[in-house]
Amino acid sequence: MAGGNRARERGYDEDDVRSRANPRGTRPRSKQRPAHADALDGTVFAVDRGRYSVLVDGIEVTAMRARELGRASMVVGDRVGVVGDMSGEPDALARIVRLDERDTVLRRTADDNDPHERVIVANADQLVIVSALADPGPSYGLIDRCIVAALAAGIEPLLCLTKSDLASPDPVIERYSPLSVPAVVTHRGGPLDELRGHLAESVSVLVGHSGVGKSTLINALVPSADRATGVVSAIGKGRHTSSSVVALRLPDLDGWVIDTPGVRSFGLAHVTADDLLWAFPDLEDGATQCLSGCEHVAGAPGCHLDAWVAQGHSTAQRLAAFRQLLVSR
Ligand SMILES: Nc1nc2c(ncn2[C@@H]2O[C@H](COP(=O)(O)OP(=O)(O)O)[C@@H](O)[C@H]2O)c(=O)[nH]1
Ligand SMILES: [Mg+2]
Ligand SMILES: [Zn+2]
Repeated sequence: MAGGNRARERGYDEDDVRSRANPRGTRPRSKQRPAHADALDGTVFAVDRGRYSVLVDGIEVTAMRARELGRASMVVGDRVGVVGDMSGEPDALARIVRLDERDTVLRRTADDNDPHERVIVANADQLVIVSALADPGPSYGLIDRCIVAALAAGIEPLLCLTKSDLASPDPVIERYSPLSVPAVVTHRGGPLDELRGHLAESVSVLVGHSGVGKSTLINALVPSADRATGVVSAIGKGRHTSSSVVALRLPDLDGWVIDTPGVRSFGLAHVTADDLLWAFPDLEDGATQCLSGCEHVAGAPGCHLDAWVAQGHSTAQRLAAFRQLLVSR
């Protein structure tokens, strides 16, 4: 799996938007010592009821978690060590004996079914925020929250604006231009070269409301994926319509897309104002002169950021964009 910091090397303007390489508190360390020196390296690309699908040297291996891993559980994107039967034959079962340290972690929010934030994807380096331009129209609240989640996790955000046959992308692009989050515009059946360029050599997680066109995109990018589109009519026909997170390899691009059906929002409870400031290097230094404990929101007493902007270190648009993200958490 391509991974690590490839996205950061593609030349986004680091002065405008920066994501955190080592977000505080989001790097669980592997507790396991390498007991199995013979373990082969693999990457988890699907998880289903305690069975892990792991890509090991190009072979899709089914594996269980070794008891010695204790309570550790793996998610899609995890890099692991595997021993045992790696023939890839139908009944073959290998064992995961090591969980490697994660570069990035995406959490989903707690919900009615599960009161805990859970890690849903590890080691992604790009969050593709898929938003339709119409039917349904853009949800700015969701886009903002996704951008916060990405920046705080050290993952590059990318806006993918779909259904451009129905409405102009200009208002959305204008709204996000102060953040310098890159945007690509697509429509069904249209060219995908620009999107492919962004997906190359990256591990990208696709998120967005139901109906925005994620499955349509994935099917165009990975024809063998056969993701069900439209209404959920295909459930029960054996296609991937369940709530499982699956990583799909992109032919020829040395990249992966991770589909996250059913994930509507990311856990942001752990994201502090300072975590987010880190993504705004033009504001970060100004904040050192705020009253201690300043939350930096508009009108906060003792917030130095307005004066900092007035001194020409940044712009009012950038400060407004930062504060918009702050309150979207
Ligand atoms: N007009 C238009 N409709 C689209 C486009 N892309 C997808 N759709 C339709 O939007 C609906 C939802 O698409 P789907 O890919 O299932 O969305 P998902 O729920 O995000 O996976 C389907 O009826 C698609 O045919 C597009 O570019 N333009
Ligand atoms: Mg879908
Ligand atoms: Zn402040």
